[in-house]
Amino acid sequence: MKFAALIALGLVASAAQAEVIVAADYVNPTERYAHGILGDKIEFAGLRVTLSNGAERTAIWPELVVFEDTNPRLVDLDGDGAPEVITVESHALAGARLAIWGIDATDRLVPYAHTEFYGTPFRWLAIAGAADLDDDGFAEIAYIDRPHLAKRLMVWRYRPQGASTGTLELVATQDGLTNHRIGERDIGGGLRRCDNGLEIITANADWSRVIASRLVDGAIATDDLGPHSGRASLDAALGCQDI
Ligand SMILES: [Ca+2]
Ligand SMILES: [Ca+2]
Repeated sequence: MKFAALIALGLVASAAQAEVIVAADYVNPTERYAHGILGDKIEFAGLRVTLSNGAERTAIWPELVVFEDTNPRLVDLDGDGAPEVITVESHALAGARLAIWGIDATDRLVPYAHTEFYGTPFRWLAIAGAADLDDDGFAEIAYIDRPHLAKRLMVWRYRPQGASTGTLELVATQDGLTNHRIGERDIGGGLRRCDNGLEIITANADWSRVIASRLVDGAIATDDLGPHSGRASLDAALGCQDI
């Protein structure tokens, strides 16, 4: 009798489980943030996610903020097996910030965490990737801080605080790295896992070398992989090939 009651409880719990995000895209193109760093003057006012039951949820920023990014990235940041959405948001008066979105227990699309806006318009960041870079059980998000100016790799750790919110903590930085030039429509490099664990692939500051960066004991360790010769060399590095 006790056993039957436990099984019934299990069924109820699984029926009440929230949907998961299976896709995300930027929607509602707008020219209201005239930065043009990604090859045109079009950014996006909205973030749309598709849930596992086929339903869609959309968040639309009012006038001052846009999504300024190549595409939203789905990565499980809080370790519950379902992805969150990594975005870059830019404010007309204050420039970009890293922003994490997800769905809450009632399947609403809600902000989970964000960094601070730069404080100056037209300051941008280019996402390199997100994963548990140092095997400490928490996911990190890596991006290049102002890829045309500062050229600094920054790694932030996401710490869940409850089911649908969390904090972002700066873990490590490394100067002299970049992954985007003005006007390019894509971001070069990304994450790879070859013989050396998880590595962040970028160019160096003057685009002459391909660099692999690892998060080790709270600091960045870099390896020079060879000469940079356009996206092909970054793609070769991502594919664990010699360059
Ligand atoms: Ca998750
Ligand atoms: Ca970690």
